[in-house]
Amino acid sequence: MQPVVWTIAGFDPSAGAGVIADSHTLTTLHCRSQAIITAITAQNGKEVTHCEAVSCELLEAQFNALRMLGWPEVIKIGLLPNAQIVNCVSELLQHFTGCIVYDPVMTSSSGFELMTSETIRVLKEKLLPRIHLLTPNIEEAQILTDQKINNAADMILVGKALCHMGTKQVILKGGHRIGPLVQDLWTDANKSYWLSSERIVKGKTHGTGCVFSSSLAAFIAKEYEVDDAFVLAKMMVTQSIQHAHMYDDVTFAKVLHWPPSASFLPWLTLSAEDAHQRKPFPPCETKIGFYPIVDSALWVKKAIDWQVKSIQLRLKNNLDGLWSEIQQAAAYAQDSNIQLFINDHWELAIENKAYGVHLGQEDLTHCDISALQATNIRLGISTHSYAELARAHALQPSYIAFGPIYPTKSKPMRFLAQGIQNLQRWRELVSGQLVAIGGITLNNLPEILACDVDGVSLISAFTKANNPEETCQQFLGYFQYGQEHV
Ligand code: TZP
Ligand code: MG
Repeated sequence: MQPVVWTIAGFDPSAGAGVIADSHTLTTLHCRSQAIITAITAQNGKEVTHCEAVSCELLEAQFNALRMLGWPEVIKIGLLPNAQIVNCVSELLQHFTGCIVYDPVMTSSSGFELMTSETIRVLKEKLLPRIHLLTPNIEEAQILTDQKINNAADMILVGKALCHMGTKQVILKGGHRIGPLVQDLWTDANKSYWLSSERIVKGKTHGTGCVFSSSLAAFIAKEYEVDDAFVLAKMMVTQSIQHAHMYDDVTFAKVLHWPPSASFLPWLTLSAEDAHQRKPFPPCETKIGFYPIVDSALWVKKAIDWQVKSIQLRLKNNLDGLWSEIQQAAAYAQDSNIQLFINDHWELAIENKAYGVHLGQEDLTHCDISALQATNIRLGISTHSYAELARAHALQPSYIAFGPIYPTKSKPMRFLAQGIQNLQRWRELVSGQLVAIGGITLNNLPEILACDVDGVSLISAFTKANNPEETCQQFLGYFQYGQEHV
């Protein structure tokens, strides 16, 4: 069943923005779109000549008509043309418990003022405390907070100030700033992060705010976490700018298909500056291929003897013997051509000159990435969601791992099994080496390989096999080494 999303917004006859653009975006993203019109405008992207609010009675009548059909999963709000409409919408939504995304449309892209100061006053008092996700651009955020934004630090201050007005989370869009990147900030006042993408120079594009906020609403309605919905919505809007079309000097955002191409994947960083300093990690010499995960140097030795090309030493329990196990494994690896990755312990990996280090998302926060980059060490990163993929993308690692593809007993997982379809999706988004992990066995290996992955990582199917050497030969038989694409 497609989730229902309401858009409560204005009517733009050119269809570039407002309910038509919202509805088109929602439908493209396989949601059922229903609309409540707040105002009829006369505009064409170049100029707005009229903006006439509907009466509160008419607004309420539209609301009542839709309520007969039930509540939607998510509500997206756009233009609220006057204080009465703001009051009315706030009251009508009092009992709605789902997520409300509000794109505070204040001026049109052509510069027409769509909100008076009285409307803004009522908005702050009545509506903002009900909003889960506010998506202002720079100008709108400045007006709402009465603070100036000159740089990334100001964006954080203003984002937090907006949260303090009652909205739970804010995505402050940086598209109207200048510079080689478009950097959008997410914050809930306690934490923040940035999504960056290369700027596409098209001049002002009509309708981008609607495409972005409707995409967000759609992905949230489809039960994505807000962080993932943000990544996906940014991809949708970047695609709509890339493919924007011109009519009589006006550029219109063009909502295309889902999913957008991998080139629109943004990168996620904790600071705005980090997004500018992306330096790729060295690639692996050999395709990762069969990539068992083991918990001792002795297993590494056996794997070398059996001609395994890539291996991960993952020590979660034997912390006493940590140093000696890593040193021993690294010594074995150096005498062979195996690509040995050390899980978690990046400092010991560097110290012992391991080939690579494998980190989970939590480890990234504690790791000194520039210390890794100062060496020639390879980096592999685990990913389970679009936001994690965007974070890995910022670091351009030597490979990206994705899983669990199937249920696994070897690690307690916060994430459900991802399945083959998501693995295919990851393959489209990851241009470097992609490693599948989680519940992989000789039985399901063919369907994993059909997704064109570069490596398969596994624990139990190897270390718990009745005859690990024979199992190892069977796995290795599926990979052709020496014709690497890396
Ligand atoms: N990360 C995602 S799934 C997993 C890890 C470490 C465990 C894989 O083990 P198995 O036994 O191959 O399912
Ligand atoms: Mg870890």
